[in-house]
Amino acid sequence: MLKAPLLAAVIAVTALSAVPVASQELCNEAHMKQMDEMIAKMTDEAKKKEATMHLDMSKAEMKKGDMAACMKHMNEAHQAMGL
Ligand SMILES: [Cu+2]
Repeated sequence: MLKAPLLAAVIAVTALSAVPVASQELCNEAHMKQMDEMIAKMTDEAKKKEATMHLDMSKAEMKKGDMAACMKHMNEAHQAMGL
């Protein structure tokens, strides 16, 4: 009787914490480096410029500690990259 609600609570906590964790996984130096490498390989100059601009803004927000804004610009960079 006790196990089901406990499991449900654990799942709920995991689901709630999944969003910020996922954001931080992308807003870090390792992923920024990966992004730089991926953008460097882009052949469409216009899209490359756009992706670089968004990535620069994403990096600036990361330095400020604003992970929500960092992810917003990161997603825009991903879109420019066709991801
Ligand atoms: Cu990225």
